[in-house]
Amino acid sequence: MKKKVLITGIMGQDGAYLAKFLLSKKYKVYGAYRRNSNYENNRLRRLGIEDKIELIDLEINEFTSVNYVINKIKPDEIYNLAAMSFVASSFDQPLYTINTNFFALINILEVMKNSKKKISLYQASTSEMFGNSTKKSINENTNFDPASPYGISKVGSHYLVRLYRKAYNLDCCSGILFNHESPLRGEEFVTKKIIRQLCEILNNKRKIMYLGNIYAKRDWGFAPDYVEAMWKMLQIKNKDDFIIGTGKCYSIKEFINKTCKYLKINIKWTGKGINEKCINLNSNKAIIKISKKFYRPLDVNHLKSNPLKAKKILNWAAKTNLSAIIKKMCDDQISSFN
Ligand code: G4F
Repeated sequence: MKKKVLITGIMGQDGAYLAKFLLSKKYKVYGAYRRNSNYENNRLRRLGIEDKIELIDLEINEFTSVNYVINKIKPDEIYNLAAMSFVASSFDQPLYTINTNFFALINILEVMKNSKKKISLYQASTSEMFGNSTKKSINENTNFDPASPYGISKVGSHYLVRLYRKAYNLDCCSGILFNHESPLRGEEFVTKKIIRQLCEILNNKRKIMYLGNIYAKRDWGFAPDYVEAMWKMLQIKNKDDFIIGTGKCYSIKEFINKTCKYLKINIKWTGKGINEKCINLNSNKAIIKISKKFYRPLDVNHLKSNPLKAKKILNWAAKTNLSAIIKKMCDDQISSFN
């Protein structure tokens, strides 16, 4: 019999790639979404899997809804990817963030605790939990020091999963994923914003782009590589939490430089701080300026993973480097204009 999986957050980047991956492993895939939210299955359509998934209406903050859906489907595995995942917005909407990212998980864990069937749970934890850790590279033993309501909501969820695993012997684990990008990345995240807007500038659809802190550094991997790691975590017998990342990190400015190189836009940087600008050497005009609007009340300046444990125990390592990710995202963006 086919294994059954329930994915919350099916409409997001990770939900869509994970669904595609699990379909290739012959799972029956149920995708939970919120009926009153902006129903947007465009990512599933783009991956050609829209008709292969059973979509199911789930109010994740309502215990009765979570209880009903899980008991109806009786999944073998649940991947809890539903979240308010945009860090900047979490400063404006802390209650909404904590409700969605923390309280909803208690509903799932309580249903699992009371279920006769053994269900395995993957929880989406994040590198944002480490905040401005002073460690050069972060592993599973690094202390958490979250720097946003989003990070705090995820630390709480991370500890919930540990608690239910230890106290009730539930088969659950958390993947601590560092940033992961792809052509399906949401428009609000910095990589997609840079690529989209630089491609628009190249195609004379835009003159200028505004960014915030371009000196923050991130460990960027490729989302399709990372969903495989999620699945691998649920296949091991003794559940544990794992860091998933590339082990390399670059600043936003380096990301821009690499993207401009790929798009063959000749640039130079001038000025400092809020007056820093990126000049297109062909037109001699500024194409990137800094705006305070995109600064966060508190930012995480440096995130670099040490994914050794995942390599050793899961035999997982990131396959796609940053240049390859930039190429895929730029090619996809350019083809969307045609
Ligand atoms: O692309 P970002 O918005 O991603 P962030 O905050 O690192 O969070 C992402 O990765 C986490 C780790 O996996 C996830 F948990 C989370 O859900 C999300 O997927 O911003 C990256 C950096 C930040 O330092 C930000 O201040 O880029 C800086 N930045 C500079 N200018 C900007 C901008 N970020 C955005 N989104 N927009 C800007 O204009």
